[in-house]
Amino acid sequence: MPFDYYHIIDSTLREGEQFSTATFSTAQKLEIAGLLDDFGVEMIEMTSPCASPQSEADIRALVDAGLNARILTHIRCHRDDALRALDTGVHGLDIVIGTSPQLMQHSHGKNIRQIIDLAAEVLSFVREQAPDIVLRFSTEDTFRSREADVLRVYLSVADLGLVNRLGVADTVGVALPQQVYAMVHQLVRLTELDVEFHGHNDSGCAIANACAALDAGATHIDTTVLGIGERNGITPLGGLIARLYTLDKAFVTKYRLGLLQELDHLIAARCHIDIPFGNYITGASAFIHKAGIHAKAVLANPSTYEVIQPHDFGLERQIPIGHRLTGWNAIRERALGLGLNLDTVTLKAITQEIKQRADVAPLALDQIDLLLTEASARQCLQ
Ligand code: HCA
Ligand code: CU
Repeated sequence: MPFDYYHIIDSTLREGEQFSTATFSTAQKLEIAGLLDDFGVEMIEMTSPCASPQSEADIRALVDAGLNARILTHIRCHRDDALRALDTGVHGLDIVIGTSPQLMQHSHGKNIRQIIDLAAEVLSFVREQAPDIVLRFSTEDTFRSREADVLRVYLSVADLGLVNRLGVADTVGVALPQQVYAMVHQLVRLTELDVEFHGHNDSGCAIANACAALDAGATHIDTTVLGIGERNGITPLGGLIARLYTLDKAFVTKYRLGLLQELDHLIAARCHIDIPFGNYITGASAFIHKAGIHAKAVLANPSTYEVIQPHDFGLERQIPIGHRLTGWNAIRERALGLGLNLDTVTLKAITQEIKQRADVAPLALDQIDLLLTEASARQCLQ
């Protein structure tokens, strides 16, 4: 089963730093990386050492931190960038070059032949310098590239026998799951290398695409916490976890799921943003069951409307009851929680009163508790 064997490359400290409001200090990077490491991601990707002096120093600081996660840095396909990256002592290099007509023309100006030659030169140089380093080669904007072009590039690189992993990148978030599946499947079939998928979320397919990549045999998926990254970001860590958990919980039990909320809150705080209400697992409404029919069924058995168990993530389900959609089963549950044993006729009458009053404005829990305790007192006097 392809989902049994995969690694997460968390790129919050690289792609995530490209998010509009993200600038992490050294201490913050260590804090974020420490928590990602505790969570259990296998690799952490960091901004290129060529980006700024602090970026370079931060890679050294993270390598020195001695985490279980391997530290990678992301560089252009350049000999100078590679030399500088190797000097940091980093565990792996992620090398990228654009292959779409748009990037070939407007970014680096090289044609496919030149890209292949440059890749051979840079990758051979890295291998001479660092025979044991984990080396990945990726084509940027894979899905707007001519298929024949990217395959030529990938196969030439694979033939060199120098890299451990090939990267597939949906740089502008246009790929559909079936396209991702087809591309990854070809690389798995044609080469013996590990395959990584990096997917942007411009049109909402980042999680589905990551899942399709795994299904096709990808071994590595790029994520960031909350999905932060260029524009509206990439596959969110929590979203990937939710997707895999709902296929089979066993696929994600290697991670410390209880730390996901801390990670999401940490990145939200560091980026001065809120966690979106509909966020996977940690969004404020992710485990709220509201309508009476839902509440009744969930109280009887949570699996009726819950495919993710909040307790697996250290979270609680909530059943709000002070609104017009409420039902008497949920009201009874509240009464029982207060130690009040009210008869069905009374509970139904209170429920009707709540619905009527909630048509004007929702009731707070203490208003409902008052209705229940007063009814209980009346019941005792009868
Ligand atoms: C970018 C580059 C990249 C690289 C992905 C990769 C992308 O910042 O635009 O190296 O696999 O999305 O293509 O993040
Ligand atoms: Cu990207």
